[in-house]
Amino acid sequence: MVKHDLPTIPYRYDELEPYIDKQTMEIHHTKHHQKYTDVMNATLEKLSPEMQNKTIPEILTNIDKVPIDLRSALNFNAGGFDNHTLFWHNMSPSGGGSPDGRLAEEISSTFGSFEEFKKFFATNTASIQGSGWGWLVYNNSSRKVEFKTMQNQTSPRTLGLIPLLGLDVWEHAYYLKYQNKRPEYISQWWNIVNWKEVENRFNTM
Ligand code: MN3
Repeated sequence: MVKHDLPTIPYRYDELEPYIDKQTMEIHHTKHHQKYTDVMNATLEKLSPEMQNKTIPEILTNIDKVPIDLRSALNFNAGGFDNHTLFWHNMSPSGGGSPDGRLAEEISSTFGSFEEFKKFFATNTASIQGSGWGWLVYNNSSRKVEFKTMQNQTSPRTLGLIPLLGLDVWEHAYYLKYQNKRPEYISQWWNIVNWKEVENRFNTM
């Protein structure tokens, strides 16, 4: 069986400063993301060889095919593994600004404008009760982009949606620097969004 390693981050822990501090990045990656990876690997060992050979996105997309006694553990930990992998790549020290091309057009078409999108994303992600994520996703059925909030580590893939841009609003993602000020964390986060990476993934749809 493939044992999954903790994915690497394509920049140093201190490079998202001042928006996300070095200590938060280090703990988030080496403790939280590592834990999801470890529990996911241990749970995958109990799956049939056929299921084990699927990619993590495939397993999440077909979470209803996972045996019921392992489903909750994989929903949470494979979700956490995949969400955080996307999250690190969704950010960059040279991020910020706005998207271009087809993605920019799709966002404007769905939300009215890029500014309206940001407002909608920020307001609805800030108001998630407890722990969760705000997502810009692609819906393969409607062939449109959408906004979706998800609780805990449940992946949008479990609903058949393709994650494009995600924001982690678990307290572990921001509490050291922002304490209870989740809206402030969200408004600062736009400065490090890696729109080039989001566009590249959207353009493969
Ligand atoms: Mn997290």
